[in-house]
Amino acid sequence: MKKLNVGLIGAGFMGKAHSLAYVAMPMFFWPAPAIPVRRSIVDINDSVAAEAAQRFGFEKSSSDWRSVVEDPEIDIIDIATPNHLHAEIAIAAAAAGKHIISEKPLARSGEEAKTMYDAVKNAGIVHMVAFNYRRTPAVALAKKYIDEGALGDILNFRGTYLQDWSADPDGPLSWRFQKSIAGSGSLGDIGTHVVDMARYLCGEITQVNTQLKTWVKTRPLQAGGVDKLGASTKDSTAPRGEVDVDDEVLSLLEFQNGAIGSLEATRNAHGRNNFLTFEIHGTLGSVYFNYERRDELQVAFAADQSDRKGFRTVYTGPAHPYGEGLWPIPALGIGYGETKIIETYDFIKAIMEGGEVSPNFKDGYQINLIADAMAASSQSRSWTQVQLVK
Ligand code: NAI
Ligand code: SOE
Repeated sequence: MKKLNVGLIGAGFMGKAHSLAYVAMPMFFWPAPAIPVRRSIVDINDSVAAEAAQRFGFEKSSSDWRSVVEDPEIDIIDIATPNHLHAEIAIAAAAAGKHIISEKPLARSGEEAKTMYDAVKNAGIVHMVAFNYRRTPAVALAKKYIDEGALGDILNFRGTYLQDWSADPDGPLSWRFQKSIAGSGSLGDIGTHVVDMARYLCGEITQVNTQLKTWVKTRPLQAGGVDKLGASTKDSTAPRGEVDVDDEVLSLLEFQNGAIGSLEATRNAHGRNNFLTFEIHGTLGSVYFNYERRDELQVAFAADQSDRKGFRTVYTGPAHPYGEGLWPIPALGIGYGETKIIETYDFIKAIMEGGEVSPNFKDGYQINLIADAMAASSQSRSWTQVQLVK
């Protein structure tokens, strides 16, 4: 069976998730399209990288991502660094002819994302941006119902992404609160996951009317680069630095097909963890999904007999998207790991079949443009057109 050598750059939270997916993918999807080999892992210095290699099962380690990108043995470059490095690494990887999977958001802005899309467009490589939540089987099932027409014409999309890890004002000023590294705050970090869901399920977004807010204006400076998502030891006596990104985004949406919608995202919502939800209403029915109950899709159909109308729960399993590779009984439990395993499967399959995969860098670029339009709308306090990628 064909083997593909992976160079993984960034051994933090996503380094762990992607490493797990490379090992597990062939165990779930067999015969695998190819076997990913954990060849080289990169992090900020030699000892951190060497430890990561041991922990995540890579053959080699390095503190120099360029040497891995240029290594002729490497087939795939996997970008799992903070956002400010995505573009430089991806452009170098495209020039070296490597297939690329980059974490989300693709870039810090539409302008930066365009440089990445331009680099991969004619490079003859497969490129993917890792908005993995759409690969939750219940989300793919919602898409199937919509594509089959079971919900009729789509009227409304209502999406949220609510977390609480940044609600504490003494949580450290990690890279996610610095515009120069992250690009934006909740908007780019988690709002873009909702935008990916919205586009996947309901089509292109053409106009937005948005409000951004920064509730916590300064935070204690953080030693070290890894973002522990609010879990680092707090030091309220440490010198504080300015937060120059948003904490919260609230937006109205207009879709190309005439549907309307809304999006809310914040990391300051006490009591919410990974509350990524959508409810979609169509002329023939509705669906509701909440990632905190990710085995379940709530569905309601207008054609149901009147004495049994209402939402019912479908637990995803073998009969549903990706069911052939996952667990043999519905509701055994889909986790974050499974979404990354499925993502890896679709990425490797596209490489082996010479095809395209979605979401790719074009989608990532479009999502960055939507985020830019949201930021501009918040500034101008008015409806703002989204620039559409041709
Ligand atoms: P993290 O802070 O946990 O890890 C980042 C890693 O990159 C650290 O180990 C850091 O030392 C390393 N790094 C920094 N500069 C580097 C350099 N020059 N060369 C090599 N390594 C370097 O961050 P996390 O949470 O893993 O986020 C990484 C990316 O993944 C971000 O773009 C983030 O938005 C995205 N992400 C996506 C998720 C999803 O659900 N798809 C979930 C969490 C993060
Ligand atoms: C922090 O908000 C974070 O790790 C995001 O960066 C991810 O994209 C999200 O999936 C989980 O939360």
